[in-house]
Formats: sequence, C-alpha cells, structure tokens
Amino acid sequence: MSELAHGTLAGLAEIAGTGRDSRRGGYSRHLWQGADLELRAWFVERAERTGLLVETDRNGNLWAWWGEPGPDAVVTGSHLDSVPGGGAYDGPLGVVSALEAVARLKASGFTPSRPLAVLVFAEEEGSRFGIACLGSRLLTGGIDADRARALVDADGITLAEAARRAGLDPAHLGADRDALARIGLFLELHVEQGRGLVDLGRPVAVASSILAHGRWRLTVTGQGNHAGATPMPGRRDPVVAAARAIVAVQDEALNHPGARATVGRLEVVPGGTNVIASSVHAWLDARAHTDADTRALVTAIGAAVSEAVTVNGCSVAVTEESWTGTVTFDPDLVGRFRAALGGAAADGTDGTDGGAALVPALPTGAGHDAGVLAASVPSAMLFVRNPTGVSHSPEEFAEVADCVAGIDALETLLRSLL
Ligand code: HGY
Ligand code: MN
Ligand code: MN
Ligand code: MN
Repeated sequence: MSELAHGTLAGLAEIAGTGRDSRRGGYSRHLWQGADLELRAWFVERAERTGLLVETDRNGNLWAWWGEPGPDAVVTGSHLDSVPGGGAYDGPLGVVSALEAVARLKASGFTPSRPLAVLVFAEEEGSRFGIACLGSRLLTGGIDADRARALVDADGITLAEAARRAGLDPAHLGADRDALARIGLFLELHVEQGRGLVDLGRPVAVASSILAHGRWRLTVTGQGNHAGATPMPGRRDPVVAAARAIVAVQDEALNHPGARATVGRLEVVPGGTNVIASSVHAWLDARAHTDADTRALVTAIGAAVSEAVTVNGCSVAVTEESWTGTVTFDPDLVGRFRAALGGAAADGTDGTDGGAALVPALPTGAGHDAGVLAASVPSAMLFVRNPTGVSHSPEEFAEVADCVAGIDALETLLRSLL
C-alpha cells in the first residue's frame, strides 16, 4: 500500500500497519480490542485535523461533525472493524473516502447549508459478538438492548462489560432516537465484494439492493467420551455429525438457485485431540434474493441437517441469531449518485437523464450498515471495483484510480446535497 502514502488515500496508508494478523494473514480488527481502539484514536485525530468535532454515541459509534450536530444531517461513512483475517478495504475505504471528500469540500471554500457527519459504525462484521451491523442495529433499535447486553465474546465477556471497559454506560446501549433523528440521509462508499464491476469493465457502480440474509447457530449434540477407550461402533460423535450437516447445508443451497449458504465458523466443545466432543456449534450464514426464498432455504436446511445428524445418533437445534430482509436503496439518492457518476447535474436540471444510463446499479450479497439504516432513513451505496473479486480475505483490493473515482462521485453528491 506504499503507493498510497502521499495521495488521496493517505488515510489507508496511515492505518495499513494496524491490526495485521500474522497468523491468518490480512487484518483482524475487532470491537474495542487493541487494533480497533487504535483505529478509533486514529479516526478522532484525523477528523479533528480535518476540522471536525468528534462524538461517541451511546452505542460506541463515532460521529465527526462539520457544523452543529443535526438535525437532517447528511451522513456518510462505514466501519473500521474487520472479519478475522480480512482485507484492507472493507470498511476503511468508506471512512477514508468520506473524510477525504469532506477535506476537499473544505479546502475548496465550500460552505454547507446543513450539517454533515462522517460516521464510523461499531462491530459491523460482528466478529467479536456475533451479530453483524451491531452498531447500526443498536442505534436504530433493530436489536433488543437486553439481548445485546448479554451477547458474549470468545472469552465470555458480555457486550455490557466490554462497553463498560470502553467507557460507555451499558445501561444506555440500545435505540438512540436522538442520534437517529439527526440523520437526514446516509451514504456509504464500499469496495465491491464480488466481480460485478470487473465483468462490466467499470470502476464504480451504485448499489441497487442487498440480498436478504441472516445468521443461525446449529448446535449439534452427541456424547462426549474418551478417544481411545470408546469403540467406533455406537459412538455419538457430534463432529462427524456436524460434517454431514455441513455437506447437507451445501446441498440445500445448491438446490435453491441464487441462494448462498456458508458455515465459516465452528466451535468444538470441549475441543481436545483425545476427546470425542460432546457438542459442536456451527454458524450458518444464509442469503437469497427475497425474504421468502431465504426463509425457505433455512427451513429446508433445518430439515436436512436434522436428518443428517441422526446417522451418528446426534441431535441438532437451530437458533436464529440475526436477520435482515431484502434491502432496496432510496431511488432518489440512487439517481443522484448515478448523476454524480455520470458527470451531469445531480438534480437533473440540465435536462438530461443525469448520465444514469452510463452508470451501473448492482445488487449485492454482502450486508452493510447502510442496509440497516435504509429501514429508517433514505440510504444509498457506491461500490468501487475490486479487481480480485475476492473479499473478507487478504486478497481484497482496489486500484487507487478507482478509489479516486469513487471519492470524486461522493464529493459531487455531497456538494449537491449540502
Ligand atoms: O457479512 C457481510 O455481508 C458484511 O460484509 N458485513
Ligand atoms: Mn465485510
Ligand atoms: Mn463492510
Ligand atoms: Mn487420560
């Protein structure tokens, strides 16, 4: 990332060393742990250097204000946390781009007529507490505060306790009507997490929709025992049963065209080499084009895994942990983003279609805070081409020129909205 050091994306270069994961590769930046705390401090310093006033809300989201906070503010941002072993762009690109767009507006002498905030959401990936977009769900009331407080991380620390250690009052976690009322609209620039733009040969696109998606925990229960003293016949080994269940997950997804189902995280209890496990937790991530398709997929998976684990004398319980229905972005903002990308007047007053025909609008299978906010406020997203087509992996990438095209569009749109 050294080529970024002095350019528009200097912010990405500044954080390139933070949260590197030497074991997994890429970055592991998890809520309120070392790297995340460093990134938060970096953001405060960067935003203040840009002349913004930084606040932390009751749920740990960071707001950097240009002008008096709210109401009806133009808000743009993303997140700084990552999946385990993630890439450099998923999240930080949107934060750095937002700061850069604001810095450019300021440098040009532009005076906004309404407030603007750069917003960094907490725990977007759910890598520490298991629920994706936790900061935006808490803010909008999309998750029950008591349930959220009781979430535990891998060390058994509750969200309430982690929040307390981070300097927040755990009693105040949850729906934040005042903060939400300040958001007039929300814009999120993000690296693309698939091959849509590569295939189109285009640097940037607007997002049209997000697939319905959710997370479920499959708990497979068997009989723990001694690895050497227990004959093979008659074992009730939940690891073997979970292996069959995971194959069943794949087969069901393949039976549902367009659907995606993944088991990317497993926990074997108690987890000893010479121990037949007593249970296995397998987390299912399932997504499809409509809410009904996704529900049907998960119902079919539930039946298939129940049958699969009986071969090994085990049982399985399926628990829903989070759910986001299909998201459609605000048509007016999508049109304005397209116009900003087409180089025509953002409000269409030049009598053209604002260049809309030139600018692709892509659906995505990835979840985003903009998708959570879309249920409460007008929201839209901009995607920047990822030449590898790979994300949630160290191979995720974006060319500087494509990132600059994204920032140009964001700056143009902000100018038209402010
Ligand atoms: O998991 C997701 O879809 C997102 O990247 N947080
Ligand atoms: Mn992600
Ligand atoms: Mn992201
Ligand atoms: Mn022994």
